[in-house]
Amino acid sequence: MFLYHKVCRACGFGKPDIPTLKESLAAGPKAASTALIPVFDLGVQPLANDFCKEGQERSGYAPLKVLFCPKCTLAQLSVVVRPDILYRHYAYITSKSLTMQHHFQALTDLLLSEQGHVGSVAEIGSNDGLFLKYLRNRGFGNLCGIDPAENLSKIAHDDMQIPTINACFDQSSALMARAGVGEPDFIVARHVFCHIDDWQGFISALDNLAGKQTLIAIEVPYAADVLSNGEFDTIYHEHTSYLSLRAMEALLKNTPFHIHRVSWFQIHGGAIVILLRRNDWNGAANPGTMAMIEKEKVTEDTWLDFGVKAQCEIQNLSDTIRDMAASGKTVIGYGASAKSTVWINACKFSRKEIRFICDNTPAKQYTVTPGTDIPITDDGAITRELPDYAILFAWNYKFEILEKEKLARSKGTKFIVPLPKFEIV
Ligand code: JHZ
Repeated sequence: MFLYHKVCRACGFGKPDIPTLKESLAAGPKAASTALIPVFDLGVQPLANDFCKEGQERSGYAPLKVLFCPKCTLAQLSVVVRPDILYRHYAYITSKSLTMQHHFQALTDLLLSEQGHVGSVAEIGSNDGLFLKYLRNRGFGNLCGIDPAENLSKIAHDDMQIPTINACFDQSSALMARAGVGEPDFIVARHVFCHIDDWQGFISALDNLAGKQTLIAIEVPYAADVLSNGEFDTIYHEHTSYLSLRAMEALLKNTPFHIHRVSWFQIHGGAIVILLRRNDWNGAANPGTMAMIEKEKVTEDTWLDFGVKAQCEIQNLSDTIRDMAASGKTVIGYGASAKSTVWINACKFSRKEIRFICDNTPAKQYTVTPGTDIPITDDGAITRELPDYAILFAWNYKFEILEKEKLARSKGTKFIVPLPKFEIV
């Protein structure tokens, strides 16, 4: 189901932490460690998006441990779960929320500020095609999605009319996309790069797809935000890496690409869009990037502090909800996000503490939370049942959801927002 991964996928640092007898004898007792450093550990956990119906076979559990690279500051999981288990049938559908629409607008404005004109686009990890559909409405033509999920590629193709290659992004799907859209003006990879194990393969595939003038936009959760906001719930098996800009620089060394510009966005708790250009592109790189890299506080110590903070966050929510349940209050969850699975299993919640989770994703409704027995229902359930408290597991959509659920709130339901700052509203 999973393989151990003990070498930094950005810079190549690290050897297995158990040296051979010959290596330990040769190194002597004072030898510096050549292994990646363990900085955070949630034990063995279920896969965050493994929402199953009663009787359906579960995909299983795997270790959830983060290793830090002292050379380039990349943090990565100690294991890689087989991508076909994670993605062949994928429950997460890009949100149709207003928050996401605003993000699409800001991201598109950024792309246009660089390239100056609408054009052809290849999207890696295109999910159900929502972003490409948005681009089509803004005048972009010649679109192509690439996504490994059969269920989502079908929606993209049949419902959104977006040509979609149902495959992982690799050299051969890159060539197929190139045959479809020609040399794309833009390549976009939104929240997918840190899901990928083989970054060298990704770069080679980019090399097959990108032309001299192509602008490449890689949107990832930013490790510095994960650390400073204590977003431990974004650590799950799909996210094989937690990217710093230093690590991205290390990865790109000796490749045909370089960082051209970096922009920060609020989406999903803090993300950066890293714009790449080919090294033989004839424009100037944006001067702000170096300053951002120098300011970056991603170290072994910040990761260790983060681990302590995460344990406090887990203890605090666990105590709060158990006290509420013990005093007869009804508590539900709002948003069966991947983050909800991490919280629920870290706090060891069951149906006893959380009655149900409401969610507007049809594929998640009438399933149960991975690793426990909490049922997931439609999002209208909050207004029908009027619980005393709802834990906002989709805290990244806080303002939009608080506004949307004002009827339940006016009738007494309070929202518990676990991150980035614990509050009850
Ligand atoms: P949401 C996903 O994480 C998965 P998740 C993935 N691994 C990734 O990288 C990140 O995104 C970026 C529901 N909801 O978007 C929909 C409502 O019910 O925070 C979702 O199930 N009503 C690819 O899963 C969940 O909440 C609403 O009004 O943590 C939110 O999940 C809204 C806005 C959402 O991502």
